[in-house]
Amino acid sequence: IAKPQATRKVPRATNNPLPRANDTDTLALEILEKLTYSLGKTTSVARMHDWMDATCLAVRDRIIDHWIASTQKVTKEHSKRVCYLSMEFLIGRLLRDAINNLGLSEPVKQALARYGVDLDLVELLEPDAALGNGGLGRLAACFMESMASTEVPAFGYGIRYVHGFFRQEIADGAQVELPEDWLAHGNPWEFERRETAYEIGFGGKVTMVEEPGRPPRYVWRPAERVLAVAFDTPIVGWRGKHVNTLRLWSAQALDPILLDAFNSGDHIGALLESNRAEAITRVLYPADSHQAGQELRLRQEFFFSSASLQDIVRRHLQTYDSLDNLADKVAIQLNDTHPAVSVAELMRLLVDIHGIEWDKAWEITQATFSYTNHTLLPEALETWPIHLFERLLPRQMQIIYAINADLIRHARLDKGLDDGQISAVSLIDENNGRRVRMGQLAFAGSHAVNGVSALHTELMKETVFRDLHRLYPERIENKTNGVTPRRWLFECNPDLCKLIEEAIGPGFRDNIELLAELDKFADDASFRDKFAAVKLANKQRLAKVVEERLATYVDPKAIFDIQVKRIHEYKRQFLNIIETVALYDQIRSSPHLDWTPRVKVFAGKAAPSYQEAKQIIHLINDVARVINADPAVRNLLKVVFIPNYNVSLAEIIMPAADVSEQISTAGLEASGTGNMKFALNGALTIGTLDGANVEMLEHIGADNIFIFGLTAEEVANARANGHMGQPVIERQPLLRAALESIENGVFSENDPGRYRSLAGSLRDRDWWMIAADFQEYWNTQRRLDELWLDRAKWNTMAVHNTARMGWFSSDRSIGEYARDIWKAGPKSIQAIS
Ligand code: NBX
Repeated sequence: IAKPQATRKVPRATNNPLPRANDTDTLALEILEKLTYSLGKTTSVARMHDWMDATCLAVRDRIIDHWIASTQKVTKEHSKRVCYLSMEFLIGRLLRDAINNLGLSEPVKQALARYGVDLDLVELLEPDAALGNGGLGRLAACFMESMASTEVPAFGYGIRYVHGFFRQEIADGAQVELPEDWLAHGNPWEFERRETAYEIGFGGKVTMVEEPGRPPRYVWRPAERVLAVAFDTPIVGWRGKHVNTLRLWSAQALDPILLDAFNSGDHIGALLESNRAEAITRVLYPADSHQAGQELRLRQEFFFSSASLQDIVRRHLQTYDSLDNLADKVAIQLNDTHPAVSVAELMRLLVDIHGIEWDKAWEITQATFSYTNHTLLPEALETWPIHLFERLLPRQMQIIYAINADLIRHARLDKGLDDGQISAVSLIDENNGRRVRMGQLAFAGSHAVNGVSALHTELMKETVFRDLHRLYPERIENKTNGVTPRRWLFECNPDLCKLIEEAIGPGFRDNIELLAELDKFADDASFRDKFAAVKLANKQRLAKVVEERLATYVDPKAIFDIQVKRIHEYKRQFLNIIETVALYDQIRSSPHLDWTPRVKVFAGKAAPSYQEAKQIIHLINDVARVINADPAVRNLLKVVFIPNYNVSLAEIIMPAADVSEQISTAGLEASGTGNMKFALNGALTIGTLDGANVEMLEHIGADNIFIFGLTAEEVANARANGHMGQPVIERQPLLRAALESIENGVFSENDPGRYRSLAGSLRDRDWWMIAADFQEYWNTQRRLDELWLDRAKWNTMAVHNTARMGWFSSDRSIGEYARDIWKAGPKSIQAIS
C-alpha cells in the first residue's frame, strides 16, 4: 500500500495579501510564471509583446496587494470617498507609472535583463490609453494619480471607450484622422466586473402613481434599456502607499442576441439591439471646443452618470441603512458639465426610487456635488435642445423643470431679481429655441463651483456665471490646476532628478515643494553646466524622434522652441507660425546678422470638424516644407510638426524644450497644464497673462519668464471697441510682409489661395488679437535670442524655473479640493496651507 504523500501546507483563508519580496530574483521568477502560465509561452518563443504583457501582469500583482489593503482600510475606517466623474481620463501608459511608484524600477529592469529583454523597449509597446481630448482629460488622470499618492480614498468614474482619441497622420501637409484601437491586444490593467452592472434607461413615459394616504409618485418606464458593466483599473500612488480605483463603464445589450429574430432567420435584426447598445461606448468625441450636439453624446453622458450614481448609492446602502448621510460619506466632483445630468439623476434616485422627500433630497444632492468649470468660450458651453432631452430623458427633464421653478422662485422672491436677471440664471435658455443649460444645472446642484486658475475663476464670476454668482456669492472658488510630478518630472526626466538629488538630497521625491532648495544652485556654474548637459541630452533624444518620424535633422544646439497642445484659434499657433515666417524673411534679407539658431516644434490635433484649426496645421506644414528646404536659412531656422501628439510623445517633448509657448489670447485659456510641465522641466516660458501663466509669473518671478501682450481686460475692451486688424497690420512692416507671403501662396504654390481667408481674418475683426499682439511677441522672441547668447544667464533662469514650480503639483491642487470642497482624505492632506 502506497504511503500517502505528504500534503503541501495550504495557508488558512486570509484577508491579507501574500507577502512578496521585491528583489530581482523574485521578480524574474514572477515574470517567467506569467509568461508561462498566463500567456502560455516559453522564453524561446516569446515576442516582445508577450514580455510586455508578462511584465504588466507581474507588476499588477504587486498593485493588487496594495489595492486590497487600501480597500480594507477605507472600509474599516468608514472614510469619506471622493467620486471623480469625468467623461475623459487621458491616462497614457501605466507600466512605468506603476513600476516607478512601487519603487521597482531597478529590480524589474534587472529581472528582464536576465532574459535579454530591455525594459525601455518593453515600455514602448504598451498602447497609450487616450480616453480624452486634452487638458481636461489629462487633469483627471493627474488627479487620480495624486489622490492615490496623497491617500485620498477615491473612485474615478468614466467611460471605457473602445476607440480613444483618433490617431493623427499628416498627408501632403494636412491632418488625416485614423481610428485608434488601444484594446486590440487586450488590456492587462483592467478587471471586468460582470457582477457590477446596472440597467440604464432611455426614452419611454413617466406616469404619476397615486396611492391613498401617500404623496403622488412618479414612475419612469423607459422604452429602452442597456447594461453598464464596470471595468476596474487600479491606480497606484507614490511609494505604493495607497491604491484607488478607476471604474470605467462599458455598454452592453441586456439581450445580446434577440433569439426570436435569430430563429426566424433575421440574423442581422437579432444583433440590432446589441449594436445600438454598444454604440454608446464605442468612441470618444474628438471635439474639445464645440458642442457635439448629437443624440449619441447625450446618451453617453447619461449612461455613465446614471451607472456611476447607481453604483455610489448601492455601495453606500451596503454600509449604511439610509441615504440621509450620503454627503458625509461621498463627495462627487463633476469634471465640467459633461456629467451634469447627474444632478437630475441623483434627485430621481433619491425621490422616485428611495422615497426621500423633495427638499431633503435637494439638500443631500447639493451637499454631495461640486462642479469644476474648464472653459468660458461661449461656443463650448453645453446646452441641449429641450425636445431631445425630453424624448431621451423624460423624467430627468421634469426634475430639471422642478429645480428651475425652485431656483426662480428663490431668485425672484428672496433676492428680488428682475426678468432679465432671471432669464440669465434660468436652467432653460429661452432665446435659442429652448435649451437646457448644463452649466447652470451643475452650478445649481452643487455646494461648490470652481475655476482652474485664479484669473479664470475671477472671469467666471464676471461672465458666464455673473448672475448666479450674485445669487450665491459664496459658491464660486478657485482651485488652480497642477500636474503630477511623478509622471512629469521623475519618470520623464530621470537624469534631471538624479542631478537634483545630488544637489538637494532625495526629499523632493516625497515633497515636491522642496525643489525650492535648488534655487541656491542657480548661480553655481558647475551645477548649471550639468543642468544644461541634461537638457542637451533630452534635446538629442527628441531630435532622434524627429529624425525617425519626419526624416528631418534638427540641431540639438539650437533653441528648441516648442508649442504642443490642441490646435485652436484662441491658442494662437497661427501667431507663432506668422512670427516664424517673419523671422524667415529677416534671415534671408539680412543674412549677415548674427541670428540665433532656432527649431520651432509644433504638435497637436485639430477637431475633425474644425476647419480653421485644420488649416493652421496645413499652414505649419507648408511653411516647414519651404523653410527646411531653403539653403538660404543655413539651418538657422527649422520648423517641424510632429504628428500624433499624445501623452507618450509629451513625455519626450516636455524635458527637451528651451522655450515653452503659452501664447493664448488673454482671458481664454482657463489654466493650461502644459505650461506647468515645461517650466518644471526647466523651459523658459514665453506667454500671455492668461490662465495659470499669471500664477507662474508670481511664483517664478518676472525676471525668469517672458510675458507679453494684451491683458484679458484689454482684449475685452478692444473687442468692445470694434478692434480691426488692418490698421495695425499697415503699421507693422514685418507682419504685413509675412501675412502677404502667406496669402499670396508663397507656401502653397500648388494652391495659392489656400490661406487667403485665414489671413483675411486678421485684417478683419482680428478676433484672437493676433495682429494686435504681434509686435510685442516678435520683440519678446528677439529678447530670447539675445539671452541665448549669455548661456550662463539662461541656465540660471532655467534652474529658477524648476526650483519654483513645486507649487504646481497636482498634490497641492488635490490638497485644496480635499480641504475646501470634499472634506475628505487624511487630516495631513486637509491641513495643506
Ligand atoms: O482644461 C482645458 C482648458 O482649455 C485648459 O485651459 C485647462 O488647463 C484644462 C484643465 O483644466 N479644457 C479642455 O481640455 N477641454 C476639453 O478637452 C473638452 C473636451 C470635450 C468637450 C469640451 C471640452 N466637449
